[in-house]
Parts: sequence; C-alpha cells; structure tokens
Amino acid sequence: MQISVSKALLGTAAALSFVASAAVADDWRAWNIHSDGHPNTAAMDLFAELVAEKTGGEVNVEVFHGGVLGTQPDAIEQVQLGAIDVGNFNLGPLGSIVNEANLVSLPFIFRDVDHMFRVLDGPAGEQISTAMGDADLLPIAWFDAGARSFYNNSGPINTPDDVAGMKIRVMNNDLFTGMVNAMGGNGTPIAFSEVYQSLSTGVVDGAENNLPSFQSVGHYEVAGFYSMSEHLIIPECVCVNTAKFEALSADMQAAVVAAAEEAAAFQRELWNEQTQASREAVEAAGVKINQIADKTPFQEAMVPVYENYLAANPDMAELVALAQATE
Ligand code: BDP
Repeated sequence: MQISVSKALLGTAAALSFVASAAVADDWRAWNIHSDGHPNTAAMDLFAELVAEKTGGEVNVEVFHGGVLGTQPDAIEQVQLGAIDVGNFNLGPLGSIVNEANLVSLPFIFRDVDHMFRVLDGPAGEQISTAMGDADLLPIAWFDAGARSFYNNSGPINTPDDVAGMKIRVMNNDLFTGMVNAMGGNGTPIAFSEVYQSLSTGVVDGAENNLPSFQSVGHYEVAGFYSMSEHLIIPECVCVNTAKFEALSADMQAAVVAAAEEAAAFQRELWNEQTQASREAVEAAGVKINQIADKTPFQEAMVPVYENYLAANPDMAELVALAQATE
C-alpha cells in the first residue's frame, strides 16, 4: 500500500516537473549582424552555449549571424515587438528609438574606451539601461566596439576640411549625418550590408567604422585610406525583449545575465586582439593608416552638432554633463 502511494506520488511529481519545465522552456532567436571571424560572432555563439548550460536547457538561444534576420534598424524593432528575442546591437542606430541611448552617439563624448565603460558603469549608464528596458530593449551586457574612424579611397584625412565635399556613409542616426555635414561633407545612411557595393561603385566616397568591421566585411579592399579620427566610441549591447526576460524565474534571469556577462568579458578580450590583428592585416593588404596629429579641429567642428542636439533635446543636457564630468 505504502509502496503504491509513494509510486503514485513520484509519478505525479515527475508529471508536474515535466509540465513545469515544459511551461518555462523557451527558444530564443538571436540577431547578429556579423559573420564568422568577427569577435561578436564568437561571443554570441558563446552566449548561446552558456545560456543552455547555465539554464539547464530551459532557455535555448539560436543565433542567426550575418544579419540574415534583417537590417539593424529592423531587428531593433523586432526585438521591441518580441518577434526576435535578443540581439547584439550597436547603440548608434538604437539612439533614434531610445533618447537616452543617444548620449553615446555624440561625437567625441568619450575620451577613450575605458572612459566610455566608466560612464556606462555609473549613474549615466543606469539611466540609459532603464530607458532601454522601458523601450523593450533590456541591455544585459555591454560589448566593446572600439572607436570609429573615417576611410575612403582618395587620400588621407587629417582635418575636417579633408571630409568636405565627400559623401560618407553613416549608420542610421541624425547625429551621424549632422556630424559629417558639420565638416562640409554629406552624411548618408546606408545599411551595413550595402556599404561594400556603395564604396566600390562610388555611390559614396567613404565610410567610417572600427578596424575589425573595416576588415571583416572587406571594406579595406575598396577604401585604401584609413584615418584615425576616432570620432565615435559607441558601445554595443546584448539586448533582450524586456517582457521575455521578465517572464523568466529569478534563477533563470540570473543565469541568462551571467551568460551574457561571461560572453561580454570574452568579447572584450577578443576585441583588443582583433583590433591589432585587423590593423596588421589591412596594412599588409596595402591600406595606408594615418594618425591625425591634432584632433581639436574635428572636435571644434562638432560644437554646432552639440548645440543643435541640445536645443532639440534639452532633457539630455544633464546626461551629457554627467558623462563629461565622469573621470
Ligand atoms: C559595426 C557594428 C554594427 C553596425 C556596423 C555599421 O558592430 O552593429 O551595424 O558597424 O556600420 O561596427 O552599420
């Protein structure tokens, strides 16, 4: 009698635990714009692996690389809607959706990458994260994306005047078109996947990106001058649809965040190695990389960009001041 009772109980417990785990088992689709050989691709693969391990298979992430799920602005929207669950997004194209996130897209706002991470880890970062979470784009880890510099095919850029008259591809954000236009150029938003062709056919004269992306998508083959303007230092997030994340138990949330943080630590290490390796590879392929002796004229050219931006977004003055005051 006793045996059959405990057997029945065991059976019920097993059935319940099956129902419970079936109810919370979650399949997530992840968006990544990069292909094999880029640090973020390796980091997103590691994220998926760690999520499976740390959640005991209750959350499964399938990463779609190479932007096959859509352009970045589209994918950001899809994560907001919950049609894609998670993405590795650059905060540049995200700034037009979440006002606070635009802080990081102001040219020369950060002194270097370490300063950018100190700002993100402080109260300004907290405000940005909260606003992103409220917009259904909850950041659970930050990736390094180095500094972006100009590249083109006609010669080195040493002053803002060298940008004048050039059509330069930028990511989708009015701040970036404004930035190029303030130097007398013509800032043109084009999807990342179309930049190679645009450069090779002369639709644009140049573009701007960090060294790993400049190399990984072959832009160096069609733009032989890379000038170290380092005008934008924009972080990237691993961003999850907020409702999807909040539907997880506290334990599962902690497991997913731990996976993202571990993947981010790995990404930042890889990033530094890849920046050096990409530099060497493009130079070996014949690209001329030039340092810019004095970046002050570029920074001075951004004064109207800041003025216009703050006039249109007075609420952002406090965040800007907070970032600038961060040691
Ligand atoms: C790369 C970013 C990627 C952007 C791309 C671009 O990692 O998210 O889409 O630049 O310029 O560095 O569009």
